This record gives sequence, C-alpha cells and structure tokens, in this order.
Amino acid sequence: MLAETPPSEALDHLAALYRRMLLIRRVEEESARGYAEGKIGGFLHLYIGQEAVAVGAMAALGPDDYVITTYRDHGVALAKGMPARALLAELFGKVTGCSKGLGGSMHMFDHEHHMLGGYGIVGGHIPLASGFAFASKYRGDGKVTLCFFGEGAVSIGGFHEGVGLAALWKLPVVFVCENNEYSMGTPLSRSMSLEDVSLKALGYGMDRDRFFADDVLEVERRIGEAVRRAREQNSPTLVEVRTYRFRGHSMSDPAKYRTQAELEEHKKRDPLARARALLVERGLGEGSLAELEGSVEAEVTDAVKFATESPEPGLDVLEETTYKGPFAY
Ligand SMILES: Cc1ncc(C[n+]2csc(CCOP(=O)(O)OP(=O)(O)O)c2C)c(N)n1
Repeated sequence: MLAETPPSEALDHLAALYRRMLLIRRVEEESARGYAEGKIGGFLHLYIGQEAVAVGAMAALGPDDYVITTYRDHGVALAKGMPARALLAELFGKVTGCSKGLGGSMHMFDHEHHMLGGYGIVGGHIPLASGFAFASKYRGDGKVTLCFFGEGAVSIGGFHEGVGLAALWKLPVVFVCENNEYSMGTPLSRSMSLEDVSLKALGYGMDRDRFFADDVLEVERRIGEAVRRAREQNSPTLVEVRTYRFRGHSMSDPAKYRTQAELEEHKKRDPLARARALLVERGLGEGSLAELEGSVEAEVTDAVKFATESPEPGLDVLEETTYKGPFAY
C-alpha cells in the first residue's frame, strides 16, 4: 500500500492484515488442539510467531502471482487465500480438504489461489520456484513467484541450484528465507559460517535484503520492493526475514534446546500484539476491534465443525488420484 494512501484506507488495510494474522494464529491453535485429541495424524509444524512474514509478503503480491513453500505451510496457504475450512479439513484427513485429505499438514495446495504447495524435503522446492518463474518469463505473463524456506535450507544443494539459475536467467522470483533461528534443534551458528543469511546472494550477484518481521507493514513494504524488481526488471532478490517460532519445530518437539527466557524475550516482539496496538493507536475503536476478532472466532469455529463433520476420502478418491493422473488442473 502506498505512503500517500488516505488514513481511513490505511487503517482498513492494517485491520485486514491483522485479521489475516489472527486467523492464522487461531487456526494453528485449533490445529494443536486437534493433534492432541488425535484428530490429526502425522507431522504438524505450526506457524505461530511467524504470521507477519506470510501476511506481509502476500499483501505485496497480486492474486495471480505464485507462492511455494516448505512443510511449515499453513500460514502461507491461509495468507494466500485458502479458506480455513479447506485447510483444517486437510489436516483432519477429510475429503473436503484442499488435497482431498491425502496430503495432510505438509501438502497444502490451492490451484485457485496460486498456492503451489508445501514441500517436505528441505530446500527441494527452491529449484521448482525458479522453474515456475522461468515459465512466467517465457510466457510473458507478468507473474512473480514468491518462494519461502527456512534458514536450514540455505546449505542444501537445491538452494544453490535454484538461486543460481534464477540469477543467471534473470527470473521474476523472490526468495524469502524465514530465519527463525533454529533448524529443528540446531541454531544457525552451528550449521553456517555466516550469521547474515542474505550475504549468500552476493555469490550470485543477486539483490538482497534483511530485516525483522515484527511489523507486518514493514514486511509488506520491503517484500514489495523485491516483488517490483522481479516484475519490472526480471531481477530476483534474496530476502532474509528474521522471525521466531513460539512453538516447537513440530508438535513432537519439547524445544529443550532453548530457554524459557529466550522464548519470553521473543514474545515481546509478537507481530500480532504489535499490529493490534498500532490499530488502537491509529484510532480503531474497541467495538470495531471486538467485531473483527469475533468474526475470526466465528470463522474458525465454523471451519473446525466443517472439518470434524466432513467424510473421509473413499476408495473412489484413491482410484481417481492414483490411476487418472493429477486433479483436473
Ligand atoms: C533434505 C532434508 N533433510 C532433512 C530433513 C529433516 N528436516 C525436516 S525439517 C528440518 C529443519 C529445517 O529447518 P528450517 O529450514 O530452518 O525451517 P524451519 O523448520 O525452521 O521452518 C529438517 C532437517 C528433511 N525434511 N529434508
């Protein structure tokens, strides 16, 4: 959103971003509950604490632009427009889920909203992002691809292959490294000789940026600059967004590798609390705020009910997806 936007529009915009972040947080909290109750099987990697990255970044994109990410994909999918119903139903293994209940937590796909999926192999999707961007450049369709990954992916071969080709072929792609300080239980200082991940861009002659993600508007502005470079000049950027996950790596991680004090320190920079405080400071009344938060609550309650009551996939789905090729995309 431009700096000269009228104040009321700017307030509405911030309220919409806050709403999206709150929706992600509440869906994630309900996912954690569903997992504890045995309604969700397999892995579950929550996005709590990182909401401003996906929401700010997606605000800088158009609806036709592409997004691709890792297994920590719930927040990115919701930020790109996937309905909470489709996401929770997928987590619950139901046929109404975005991947007909066959993919689960790590495989959120949404063709309509150009969400190209979550991927379980660390860094494996980064060359795919360059492939999508290559297709856009070849077709001249003006679309930008945004590729999210954790700092743990930066030492993987796929990162260097994907980023190197994007720089060489001048592709319309933005690489967003969500540096949340830990790869499972390994801090960055034990896996990389550099503390500044964005420096990796220099080896490929690529533009770079690096900032904290506690202010969703700042995320939108900074990613927006990179998106513009990609769209207007076919110039890729590596953006390191510094963030922190408030929960363990996955639901089975007690996170003993970090102290409670460290966690509490990071919670002081909670992007949701910051956006909420900014809304109040800029004049959003208590009544409007309560209405907004109530509507999120209603949406999440409805989505949990929908996911709970939906049927599991039957044999027909298995046959359709196994023998008749991919869904009709
Ligand atoms: C190629 C590969 N190696 C190892 C794993 C096991 N693994 C799953 S998540 C993970 C940590 C990745 O951390 P990071 O990229 O920083 O993302 P974050 O979980 O912090 O979002 C690892 C090593 C994997 N999935 N793929």
